[in-house]
Amino acid sequence: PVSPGVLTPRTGSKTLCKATSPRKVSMVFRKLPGVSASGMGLRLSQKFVFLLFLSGLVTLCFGALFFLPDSVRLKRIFLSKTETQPVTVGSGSENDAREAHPKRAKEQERPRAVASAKGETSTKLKSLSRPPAGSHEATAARAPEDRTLPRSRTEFKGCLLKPPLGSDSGKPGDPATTERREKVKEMMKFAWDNYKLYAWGKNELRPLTRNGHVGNMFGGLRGASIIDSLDTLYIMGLMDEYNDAKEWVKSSLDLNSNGEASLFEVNIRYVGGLLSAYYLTGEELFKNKALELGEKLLPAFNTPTGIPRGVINLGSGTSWSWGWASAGSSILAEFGTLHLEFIHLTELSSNPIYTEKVMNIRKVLNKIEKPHGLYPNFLSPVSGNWVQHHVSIGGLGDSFYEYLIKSYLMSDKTDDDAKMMYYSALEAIEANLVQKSPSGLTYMAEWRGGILDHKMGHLACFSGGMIGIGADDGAPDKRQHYLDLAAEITHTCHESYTPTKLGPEAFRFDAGAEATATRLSDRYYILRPEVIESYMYMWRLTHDPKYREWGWEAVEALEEHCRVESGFSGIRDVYTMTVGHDNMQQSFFLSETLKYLYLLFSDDDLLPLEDWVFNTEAHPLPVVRKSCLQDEATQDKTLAE
Ligand code: DMJ
Repeated sequence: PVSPGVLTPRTGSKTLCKATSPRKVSMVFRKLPGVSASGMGLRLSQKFVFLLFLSGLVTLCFGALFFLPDSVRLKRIFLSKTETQPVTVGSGSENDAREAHPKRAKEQERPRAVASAKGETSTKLKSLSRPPAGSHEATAARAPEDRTLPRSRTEFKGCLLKPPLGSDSGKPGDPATTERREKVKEMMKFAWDNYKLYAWGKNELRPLTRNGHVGNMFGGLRGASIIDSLDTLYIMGLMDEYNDAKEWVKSSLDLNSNGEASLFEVNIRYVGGLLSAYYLTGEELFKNKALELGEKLLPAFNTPTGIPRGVINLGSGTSWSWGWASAGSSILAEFGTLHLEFIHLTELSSNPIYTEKVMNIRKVLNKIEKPHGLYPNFLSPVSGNWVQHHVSIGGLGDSFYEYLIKSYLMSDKTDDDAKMMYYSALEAIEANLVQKSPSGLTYMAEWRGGILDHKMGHLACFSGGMIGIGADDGAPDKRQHYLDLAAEITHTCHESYTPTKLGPEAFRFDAGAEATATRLSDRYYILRPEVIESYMYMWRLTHDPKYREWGWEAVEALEEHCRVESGFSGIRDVYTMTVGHDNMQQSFFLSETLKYLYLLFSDDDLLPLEDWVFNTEAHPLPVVRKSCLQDEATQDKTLAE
């Protein structure tokens, strides 16, 4: 029963509920004509119970949605947009991605080559929203019209032809090679453990004095050996070590440094190392760090020509040229070795600025006249003219040529400009620099204003591998010739590895010398990778067993002459069997020398060359398959809807 007072709220002083406004109460409880007070009370209580039941039912149904199997569609209908889970973007394992997108996981099983060969349509992504204002992606420049969201690693992974680590992490078929590969892995662990013990967080290990070295190449950045090792540890399956490295990046990699950095070194080691780590592992942390660092390099390009200067203060953004570079010039191998990383910075951020910067370098180089078709090593960032006519495939020039052919390969063979520049540079090199020694060794001399210096640096030995990987895309009548040239140069470099079976910094072909260092100052070996790098590529291209044998010789020599109690050290004289050590375990020993050796003794399906291009510090970057990436992004979008 309802008290009469309740029935006459308008007139009485009693109210049903304090929170209910008098007007609403009056509408509900006003006495209906022809209905007794008690009868009306009964009906009202029935109505009340019915309403209560109804609202309970609605609540139950709504709640049940949360217990249904995960359904993006239902959640998007009933929940606000911000609560929708993003489609796996670069995080988690392959399994996570498969669970999130069973449909796409199936798609991935069919070879991508088939998809692109069929010319399957790509849908443009105009409808996707731009990154939030103020976010990293939104800064500095507009996103390209057809690409408005940052790329995810999932997209790249979906566009690979093969799994990155192969079917069994590249384990070779025969036990002898497996044993060799295990030996290289042990060397990596030994080098890493000692770095961790004595130099953790510093740039390099000093293995004799058992301490760390910071140096002045990285503008106050630390942990070069850690960043350079991430991908090597990962592909070798040294997971505890990899996890320690990742934790260090998370907790201690401070990019807010304020020192003078080499634009080139920071780019190839730090940006390259972080990008590779991201693509291999999917850890967003690495991507974010790479993008943050990439942005700090941009002020170096603020010159009249857009050719960057060699040194940059990472804090203030001021940049200048190396004191030793003639007339304030920039170095070909430095400003010409940014392309691969910068293309990926644009891919991952959707910020075209990085691509614009490196494309502008190309434009300047294409405009300027080249002596005999050659690219001299020094260029003024102010006038855009060559400063000196010194040409070399070794130091100061080397990786510029490497990045031309690799840009072409990384673009899924669409970057015709890079292709054209590479093959015409190679033609000029062959016409002007390639020589044969009296004993028949092929080498690349250096060129000083038209005069040849019959010297080849250890650095120039990368060119065997470079010419090898470019052979197939040369003119049809030149393909075999390029492969032969690559093999000849690799052979010459192997000849220089004697008697310690390690090679000097530079060797000569004059005054009776045949691939030997004639100056005391050229006799050192600092754990460089270039000769082994060429063995690795030539093995992959020819499967001639001699390359694995030569690689093994190098392993034994490293063990004999460079391994010391607490790490690996460079040596001062490759011609003395009782070697003196330089007390430095270079970070590139971990990123390049040991990685190339490991790959040499692995199956070709570990980081297959169809899918991966190694930057000049041996950090693998995936081939950018534009049309496939657009299909992938479209699928992501469809699945998310
Ligand atoms: C590495 O840092 C890179 O390979 C670079 O291109 C040249 N030299 C060293 C290793 O020798």
